[in-house]
Amino acid sequence: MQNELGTPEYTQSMVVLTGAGISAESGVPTYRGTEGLWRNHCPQDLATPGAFSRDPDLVWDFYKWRRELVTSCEPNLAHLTLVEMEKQFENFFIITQNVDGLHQRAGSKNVLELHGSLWKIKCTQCGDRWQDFQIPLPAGNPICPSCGSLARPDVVWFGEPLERDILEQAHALSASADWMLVVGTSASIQPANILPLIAREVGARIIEINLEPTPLSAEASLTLKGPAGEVLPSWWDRIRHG
Ligand code: BV8
Ligand code: ZN
Repeated sequence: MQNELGTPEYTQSMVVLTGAGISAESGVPTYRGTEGLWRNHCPQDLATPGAFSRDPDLVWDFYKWRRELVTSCEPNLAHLTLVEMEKQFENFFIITQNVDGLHQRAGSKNVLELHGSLWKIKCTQCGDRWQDFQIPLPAGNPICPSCGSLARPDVVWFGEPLERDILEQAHALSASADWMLVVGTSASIQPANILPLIAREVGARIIEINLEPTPLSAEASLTLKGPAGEVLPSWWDRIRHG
């Protein structure tokens, strides 16, 4: 099947859309299934403005728990393969839905975080925002150093719009892609899940890597079924060595 598809040239634009599945083998729970639960809450219920205004302590406990969990996780072979690919392709970008920061920890440079990051915090009032890698965060909820107001995780919650410039960059990258790898995403979250369709519209070849079929599978030029930590490195080996 790869022959019909052709082989990516290093001069072509390679865009990679990643989801929670790429970090699963590092031990970061996905949003599906029960492993994503925390104190019997599912992320969708806590990752919302309503949950935060009702109980900021609970939501901060959830994010503090995720920060500490991710600190004990290491990037896996899938993350590391993308670092190798970035060294070869002239135009290479990762658009990630993940907030865990594992792409950057693996060494990837061109990473667009569609939904923010566990390692960024922002003020609920004055818009100030900063990075904070402290583990553990001090007791209590973080306070804005500029105005003293309550701070929140700098992530995009359900029901919140994505940052305009981030979404515009993601659209532009997808609309100029020759190839799009879609790795470890259920393709269930809008508007991230339209990016592969934008790429396909301009003739990009879509390669999906997932354990199971997704709503995107019918649109993919090629679906490689299996764990990203195995499938992505072996696909890359075949591409590199022809
Ligand atoms: C917006 C940051 C508009 C926070 C995240 C009805 C009601 C309310 C809202 C909506 C609705 N219908 C649609 C919406 C919009 C909503 C949405 O899409 N909801 C879904 C549930 C239908 N979207 C939004 O709200 C977005 N904003 O639309 O704003 C707007 C405009 C103007 C003004 C106001 C509003 C914002 C969405 C962003 C939410 N924030 N994260 C945090 O994480 O704390 S989303 C979060 O969940 C992740 O970032 C990620 O995007 C998503 C999970 O998806 P995946 O990454 O795909 O992970 P998942 O667990 O689902 O799947 C894992 C996959 O990996 C599976 O396919 C599995 O098979 C595979 N896998 C597992 N292991 C492996 C593997 N693959 C390979 N190898 C393995 N080893
Ligand atoms: Zn402030």
